[in-house]
Amino acid sequence: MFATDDTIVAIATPPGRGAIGVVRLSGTDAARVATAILDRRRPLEPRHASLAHVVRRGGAPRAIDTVVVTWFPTPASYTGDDVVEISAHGSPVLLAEIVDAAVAAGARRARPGEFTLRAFLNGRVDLVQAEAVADLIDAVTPAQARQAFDQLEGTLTRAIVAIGDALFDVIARLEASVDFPDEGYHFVGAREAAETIEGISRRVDDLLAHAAAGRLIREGAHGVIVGRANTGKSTLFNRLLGTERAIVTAHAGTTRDLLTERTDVFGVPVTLVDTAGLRAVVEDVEREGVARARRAGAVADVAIVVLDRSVPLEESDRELLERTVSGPRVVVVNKCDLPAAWTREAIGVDDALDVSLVTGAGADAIRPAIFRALTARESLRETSALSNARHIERLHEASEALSVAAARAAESTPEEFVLVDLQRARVALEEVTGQRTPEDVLEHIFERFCIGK
Ligand SMILES: Nc1nc2c(ncn2[C@@H]2O[C@H](COP(=O)(O)OP(=O)(O)O)[C@@H](O)[C@H]2O)c(=O)[nH]1
Ligand SMILES: [Mg+2]
Repeated sequence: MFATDDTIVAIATPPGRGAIGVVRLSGTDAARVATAILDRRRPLEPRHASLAHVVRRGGAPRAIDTVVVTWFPTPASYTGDDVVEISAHGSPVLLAEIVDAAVAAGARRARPGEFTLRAFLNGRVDLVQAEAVADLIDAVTPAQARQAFDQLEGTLTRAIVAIGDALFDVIARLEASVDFPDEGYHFVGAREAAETIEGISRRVDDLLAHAAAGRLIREGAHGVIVGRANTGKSTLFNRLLGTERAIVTAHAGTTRDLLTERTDVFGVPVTLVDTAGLRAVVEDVEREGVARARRAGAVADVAIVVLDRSVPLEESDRELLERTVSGPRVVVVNKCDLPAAWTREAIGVDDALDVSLVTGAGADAIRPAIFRALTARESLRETSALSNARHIERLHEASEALSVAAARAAESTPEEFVLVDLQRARVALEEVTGQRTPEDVLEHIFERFCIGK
């Protein structure tokens, strides 16, 4: 996986037809391979867009497309190696032919993420930034894109490097003390060491404080719409998505399986699940749908409970309210355009939303309520530098190790013991940025990239 001395080639644009498609080459031989497949009198100029023909050799050479070629000589390129980008007409067949020609001229087909892996191995980006590239490409909401771009720009990297430097400094002073064992805490007093370590620990905790919010934006959330049959769940699902995705009928039991679609709730990508009504069911198909609805409800991040105010409350409504009371939820009291069969007092939910999903009255309040339910415990207003579960896990480890080290230093425990925990914190930080990352972790990270990136 980590061979970097050959030249790789891949289509960098998405599969399918487009106005332009880009083939990218990277490696020591990139310029030579490009020259071999191009018909151009003058040599390529660094960082200049040049017009050329791509030619198919073998037999009589024949031009197959007019392209624009840009050469980025090492080290100022995406990967840090020589890179050549060929912008051709965006036909999948044509782009595949260009790649084949490059392979015939000595290049190797790139693996997913291999260009970014090389950028990482060449020190062009750290691991946080490399992962941000994948996040940026995968972004489906503007907030996700902003968060990923922020990390790509190095915000998180800088914060972690600064923490790492402070840690390195206190480690160095304690190690120096170890070398003069008679003196004990010679280069730094026990109390001062404890305070410095606590300070470093606080900086890690500051990063972690907004991690849940960052993760919510990066990973999104699941929202499940639950309620008795015919209360308007599918109508709500369609309204939130702005499409007629679910079938709505006056027939109870129309939705029999789970329907799933993603929608943007103020930056949080929420996967909404429309479920079969939770009611006593007769048919097997519907029974299975109801069972799935219960399971979806059990794993959702937010429950959207839909009640019908035009018909009397039933035991199952109360059960549902009971079952969802402790978690994040939104209670929607629907069909307010019809005569009421019960009043709000009957359910005792202060923040229930009175709406008519048919006329639209009150419906605008639903999306903000979902957002509030999801973020009740987080502050999403702060831009969070931290969002990736891997980073969060390593920083928790660092935080824990630092607390132990601070406590030990405060008790004047011999430096060696304090150093053990400080080193543990340092390893955790270095694993985030990739200064020290096991190969299998790297492989796992780069596997999720697309080919050509
Ligand atoms: N009058 C009225 N009818 C509604 C309202 N919302 C939904 N309905 C109707 O209630 C019926 C059941 O809706 P549906 O969304 O399929 O309910 P589900 O079984 O919970 O998915 C349909 O005939 C809808 O048009 C509303 O606010 N007012
Ligand atoms: Mg339905």
